Amino acid sequence: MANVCLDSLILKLHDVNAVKFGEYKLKSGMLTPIYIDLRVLVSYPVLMNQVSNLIYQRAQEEGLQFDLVCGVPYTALPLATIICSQNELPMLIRRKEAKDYGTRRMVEGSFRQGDTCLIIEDTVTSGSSILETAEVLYKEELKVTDAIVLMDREQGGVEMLASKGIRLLPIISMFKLLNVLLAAERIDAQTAQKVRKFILDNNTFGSKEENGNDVPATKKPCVEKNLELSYADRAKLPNVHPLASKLLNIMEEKQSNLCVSADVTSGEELLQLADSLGPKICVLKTHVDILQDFKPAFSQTLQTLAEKHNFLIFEDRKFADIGNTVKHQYEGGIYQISSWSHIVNAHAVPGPGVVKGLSAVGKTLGRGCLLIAQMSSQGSLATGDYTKAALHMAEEQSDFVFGFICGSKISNRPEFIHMTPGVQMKAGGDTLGQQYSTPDEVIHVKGSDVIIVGRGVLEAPDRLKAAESYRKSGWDAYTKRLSQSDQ
Ligand code: S5P
Repeated sequence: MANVCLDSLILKLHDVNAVKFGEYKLKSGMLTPIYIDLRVLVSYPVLMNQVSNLIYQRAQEEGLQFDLVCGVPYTALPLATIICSQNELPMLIRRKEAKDYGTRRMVEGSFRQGDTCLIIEDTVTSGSSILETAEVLYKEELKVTDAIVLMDREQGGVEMLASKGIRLLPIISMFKLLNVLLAAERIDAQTAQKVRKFILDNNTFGSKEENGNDVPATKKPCVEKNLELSYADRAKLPNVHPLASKLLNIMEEKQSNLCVSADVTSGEELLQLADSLGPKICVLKTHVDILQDFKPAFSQTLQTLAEKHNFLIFEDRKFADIGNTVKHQYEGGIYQISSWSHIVNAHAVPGPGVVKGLSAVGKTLGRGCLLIAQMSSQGSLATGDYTKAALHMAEEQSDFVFGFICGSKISNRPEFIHMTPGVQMKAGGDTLGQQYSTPDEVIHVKGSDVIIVGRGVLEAPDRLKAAESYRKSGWDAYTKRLSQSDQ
């Protein structure tokens, strides 16, 4: 039952009245033309099992690492119970109110400080219910890095939770739901259009009242919702970093949000790759220190190829030292990275000095930096507060930092570029902890801007053909995202 088809599940949810159209009031008081009520699921055991299987399947596909599972009370509680029971996973129950006798515990179940808890939810609007549950778990010194939701109303929950360091993985998006119901003639085009408009006009991210309740966002200008801006529009924003602007224009012009990670060990092979894949990519990423035969002429030829094919060079050096040291590492040594690489990246762990050091060398050369806010590797420590701190560091130094290496969109500022590694056509991983998502998930679902693909292209029998298919998938996911915003 694990491979339940999403389309048929959506139709079944409609059959049992879990999805209703009309005029309904949300918890926040907001009036909505669509109401999702998954509480009815408990009356349909087959559906309960299908949904639980899908949620668990998603956790596995993403390679999520967690010690415990907690369902947001009440609707997701039985879902979490089924998942935990079927897969023999330990579960926690979050109390809504502490008992006024006995232990006064807010969380029931056994756990250790520092355990990671996966949160399960049925429907997300603003993300506030997941956050409330996470906050109760944080008080018990548990970690929460990921949450899975069956139905995402696409009203800002993903972004809000990302800003709090929680990655939300939705299974069914509102737009997908509408498309399926429309195709099956369960709703008419007018209803679909009305709901789409409502969703787009009522993005709750960034519109919290002090008491934490959702408030309907009054119509916000496009610029606040980076999903609605094209790469070309973002390139023209007043605060955009010149290099980000250049990159966004290249992406638009070449219809490519593909960065190939040219992780080969021969300089000659790398240059051949740059020449043959150049027309398909917006960025070529290098690890110059894995080349066996680096010579200064290599970087000169690479720059010529970058001009010829109009792509940017990104040396993935991952600087992580004090400002004074990274300054030397960036400018000097045998590689002289600042002289040829448009983009570099840095870990946030040393604090702002690392960016200051790099900026002292690169700023006058028109270079730019990406901060590593999250990593694709299993068990990465770059989550939660660390991600938030990296985001803050970027905002403070946005004259040199123009974006992030991250798993999903973490900033709502459209001038920042999100670049995501760990991408292959099939979700999964390698034997050394790398975890893969698909281009569609990364760009369409998680709202990132650029896919970084290494072995997906390098190990393909025909690298050019593979690069073209990643370019196309990444671009299709982006146009899908845009067209949904436009409707
Ligand atoms: O979190 C990260 C950050 C980076 S930059 N995870 C990553 O995989 N990378 C880099 O992206 C990694 O160093 C490698 O060069 C590339 C991914 O390669 P692939 O072969 O797994 O696609």
